[in-house]
Amino acid sequence: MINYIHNENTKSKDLTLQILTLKATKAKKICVLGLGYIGLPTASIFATHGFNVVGVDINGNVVSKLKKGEPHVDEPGLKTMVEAAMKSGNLIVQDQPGKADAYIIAVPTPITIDKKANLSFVKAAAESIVPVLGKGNLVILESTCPPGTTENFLIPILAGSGLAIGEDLYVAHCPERVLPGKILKELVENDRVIGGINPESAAKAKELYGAFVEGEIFLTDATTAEMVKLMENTYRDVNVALANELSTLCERLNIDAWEVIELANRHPRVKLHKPGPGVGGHCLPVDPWFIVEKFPEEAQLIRLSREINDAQPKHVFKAIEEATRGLKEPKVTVLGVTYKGNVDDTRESPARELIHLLRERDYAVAAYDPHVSTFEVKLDGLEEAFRSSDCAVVMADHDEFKYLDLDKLGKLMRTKQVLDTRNILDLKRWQEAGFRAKLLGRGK
Ligand code: SAJ
Repeated sequence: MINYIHNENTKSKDLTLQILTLKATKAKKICVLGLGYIGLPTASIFATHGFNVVGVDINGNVVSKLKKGEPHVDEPGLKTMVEAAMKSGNLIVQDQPGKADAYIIAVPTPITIDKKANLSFVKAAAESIVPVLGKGNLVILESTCPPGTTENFLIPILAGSGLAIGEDLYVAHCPERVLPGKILKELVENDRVIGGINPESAAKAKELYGAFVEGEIFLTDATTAEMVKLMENTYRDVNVALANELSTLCERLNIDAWEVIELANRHPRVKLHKPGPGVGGHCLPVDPWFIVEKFPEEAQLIRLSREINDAQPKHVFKAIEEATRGLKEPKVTVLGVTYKGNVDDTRESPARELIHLLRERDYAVAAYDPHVSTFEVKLDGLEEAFRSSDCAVVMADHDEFKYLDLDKLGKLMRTKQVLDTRNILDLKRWQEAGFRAKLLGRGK
């Protein structure tokens, strides 16, 4: 395995890498494949830094909306940046790739129903550039993928170009690490890990990203970079699973998990995560499976953590079941259908699974989300959602839920109950307004 970790600020810089970096020619034209949550901000940021960028998406709707300056992704500051990039003429969007110096593949890598990586979008994107690749080009895979994908999956496809891989065609994995809601800031400020299939590829990719990345850029090999990305999200997933388990134990002990966490975290080397209704988004519920897929026997803790987090909506359902026991045709109000607070992203949201469980048991369900206009179940206005309800349950920690008019909403309900799975409500205020209020993780 190649091992060439390199840190700009390391005093003993690797001389070979320095020379390679100096030799690397600046890519002028970049083709970004996939204009989603990562591809679109990346394309726009390169364009606003003077590169000629062609953004490519196979979805005609995405392309036509972008041509009108309307991003389909709701991310703070993104619309302004896309507009600036397009107005400058540096960003154009189309449905086919063209000739460029560098190609960035930023397409989705979802999991299949049996928890295996679906690399069909990576395959299609890579195949689409094979006919246009030229000598000296750089291909970067940004999409999160199972360890070994760049070496064993991408390279064989790119080899179809006839170019000598690593000599005439440079290839690197450069995973994104940005947090939805803070993408533009984190794209610039976060440190980046770049894994090349050889040192030349890593150096070329570093030069490219160095155009806008203000964090440090660390170089390594492609498989290490893939594993780094997967382990970052796996670390978080495993820790959330630990917090969720702790929360269940504290409920049994009749103590408060949130207090345990607060006090334990006063230890200088302890950083317990927060329990919640489950783990959603397009990263944490997916990435750990890429490791399990590769190592089904060995990756036991990782698999169990996934299972614990996936079971959280059921835990919430049971709490609702208990709260509504004996009520005739109970109605539940789900507050927040996104996977976390203050975003509009509903992918893999725990609310989706909770709604499914409630409906399966014939509960009437109303859902309200100030950040989302369309969801797979009908969303109601706030008051409509509370009307005749027997229990409101906070599933996403949107700030708006902290400031609800409890007198008004309480009058609309049949039974004044609330369950906070995110610990964002001032439950004393709810109790004073006559609600029976419960916090996930706090015993009776
Ligand atoms: N969650 C908890 N308890 C916690 C922390 C999170 O229940 O203590 C839940 C959230 O509510 C949410 C899920 O986990 O449902 C994931 O949210 P998140 O904020 O942890 O992460 P994402 O999915 O929005 O973004 C993550 C980030 N990874 C890490 O923080 C290690 C981001 O930096 C990555 O770029 C992103 O995944 C990605 O694209 O991989």
